[in-house]
Amino acid sequence: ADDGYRLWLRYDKIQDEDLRQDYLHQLRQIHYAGSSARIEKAKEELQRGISGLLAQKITFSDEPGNGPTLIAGTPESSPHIRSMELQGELRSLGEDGYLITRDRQNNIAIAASRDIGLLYGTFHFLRLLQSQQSLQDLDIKSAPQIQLRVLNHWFNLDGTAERGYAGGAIWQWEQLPDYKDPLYTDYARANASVGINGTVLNNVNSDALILTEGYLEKVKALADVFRPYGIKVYLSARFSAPIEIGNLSTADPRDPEVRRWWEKKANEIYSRIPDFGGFLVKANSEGQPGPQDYNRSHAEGANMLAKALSPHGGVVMWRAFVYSNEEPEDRVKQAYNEFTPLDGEFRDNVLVQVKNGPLDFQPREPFHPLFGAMPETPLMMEFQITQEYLGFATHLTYQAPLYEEVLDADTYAKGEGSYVRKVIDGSLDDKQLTGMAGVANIGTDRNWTGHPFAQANWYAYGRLAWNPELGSERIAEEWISMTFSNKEAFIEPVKEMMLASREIAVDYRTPLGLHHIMGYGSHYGPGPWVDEGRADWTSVYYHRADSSGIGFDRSTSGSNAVSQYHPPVKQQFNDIEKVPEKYLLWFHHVEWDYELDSGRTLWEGLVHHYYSGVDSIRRMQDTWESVEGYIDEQRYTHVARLLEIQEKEAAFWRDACVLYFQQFSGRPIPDAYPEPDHP
Ligand code: GCW
Repeated sequence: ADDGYRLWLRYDKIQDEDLRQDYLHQLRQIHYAGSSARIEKAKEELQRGISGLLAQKITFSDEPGNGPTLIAGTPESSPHIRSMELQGELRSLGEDGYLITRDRQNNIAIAASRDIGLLYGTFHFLRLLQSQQSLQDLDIKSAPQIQLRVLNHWFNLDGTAERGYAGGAIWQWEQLPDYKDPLYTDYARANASVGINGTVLNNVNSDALILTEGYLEKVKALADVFRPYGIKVYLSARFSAPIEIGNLSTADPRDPEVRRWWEKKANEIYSRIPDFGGFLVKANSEGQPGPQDYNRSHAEGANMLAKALSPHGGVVMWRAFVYSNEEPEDRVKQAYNEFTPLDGEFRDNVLVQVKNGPLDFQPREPFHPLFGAMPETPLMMEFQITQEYLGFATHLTYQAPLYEEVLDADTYAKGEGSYVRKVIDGSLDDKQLTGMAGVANIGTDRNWTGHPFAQANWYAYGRLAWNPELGSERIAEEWISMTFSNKEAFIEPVKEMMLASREIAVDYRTPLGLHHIMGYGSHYGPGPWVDEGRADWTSVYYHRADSSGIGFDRSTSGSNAVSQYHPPVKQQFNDIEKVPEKYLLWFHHVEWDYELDSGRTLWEGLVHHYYSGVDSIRRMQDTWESVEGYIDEQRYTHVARLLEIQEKEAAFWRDACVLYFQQFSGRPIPDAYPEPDHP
């Protein structure tokens, strides 16, 4: 049985005997220079990888031997690497980068400036073997384009996970610090293998208790496990902690006692965890406390924490996910309105963490207008890996195309080519401090993520945080070959299925720019009829269907959200004829008979998207059936059954939405489609 626990780090024996012999021949001798904890982890991983893939135990030699050797080292630790004169090149690759190349004697060399680069290079080398690449002309240079590559866990201290769908929290708080589950090491290996170098352990809706001595001991134990893998620990800090655990009467950032409390707290944390990463903060959002409780700005709040962390090298990741229902303003405009006036006011160890879109991780949103609008502030991307609005751990949705769509969007902040990814990697505004966060989909399920294909979203997030230009297709290929099979006949169709899956998810939920029409509270099934409680959590507020048409008018004659984008993006979004159809109903209230690019009316087109979304799940099922036999029965069957559920639920989405909107359109369902099965 294969429960998927090993993720993409499988290392099953290579069946092609010639290839295995060829690899063995080239890896007869292995020399890793130096002796740090990170080198030890690199050696352990290589040992594990090669004993699996090549079915051969390796012994490390103390010196590069005669004849072909795999040599890993830094210019400091290895005279051989030093003699290759790679220093200049290595410097240009920064602290985490590495080279995998051949030297003049045709040895394979993994070279880096620091040991962490050797660990990353080792994982890359193993990936070459796992995906059965030739080692002949090795010429690999790799360096991350983003500095902080962080997972955000929404784990609560009681063991539950907010919006987590693969079981509970993986940190066993009650057994820490004494028992360190080996799972923590496997978690760190998986993250390091894709270059993730930070983890926020607790939910952004945070509990101040995490900052008390008892919990900090537990946090330290985790930090000790993760450190050799280059992973720093961060915590979500509750703004009112000085009141809740510090016995102060206020958390006002201007109060000297409050400031002193945070400074002492920072000292206490760093005395245990010298490389602690810093704080993530959700303030004055969805009921969380924050500086505005004292009429202070987000900048004042963030700066107080940043000042406390700064002597120790820590950072503050301050979230821009703020909105309030008391505000009559269009919710998607609120974060921009609150944050742009603060540009330039944040201390230099603060990053503002912005969700990919201005609403909330919908199946599709246009990019957040804050990207490109705060040139003086490092902006960190926040993606959601967990599928809050994408079918939890039940639906197969490969999210790399979603991430890519946002990263490749052009903000035009400094003219054409001002891509969101250039804001994030710091190149657009010359920022040194850069970061990307992914809200993790990991839980206590044996396979970590519930759906076997949800592992791909964790993998893809890490790979894109390392290199935002890698491309969804290449990432899917890598992941499939490492996770399932190297056979072309498996990789090709499965890759196509993954690449299509995001658009399909949009088609059966929120086509043509619809958004926020899911079930109230659960965020799982359809709920276009939701019309209660707060306007900003209400579906009818967002889709605005009536007898004249459907969609939210955010043009200059509506809420004017379009004006938060730079020209010419603003003009494009503002013009019903020019706005990309995928965002049509995000920005416009459109008549039912409006003609779409396809020649269909809006009503017919809407129906078409819903129906083709469901039909496409059937094609995904056919694809999956066609590759039966290439992989183990357990994972095959698991995916096959989940696809059946997905088909049923996609049909439910389709029927609910089509029938609900039909009340307003008053038009028939075009003949080519069967009547919905869920009246
Ligand atoms: O998407 C919404 C979720 C909340 C979450 C919030 C946030 C952690 O429904 O569960 O709270 O976003 O990102 O802060």
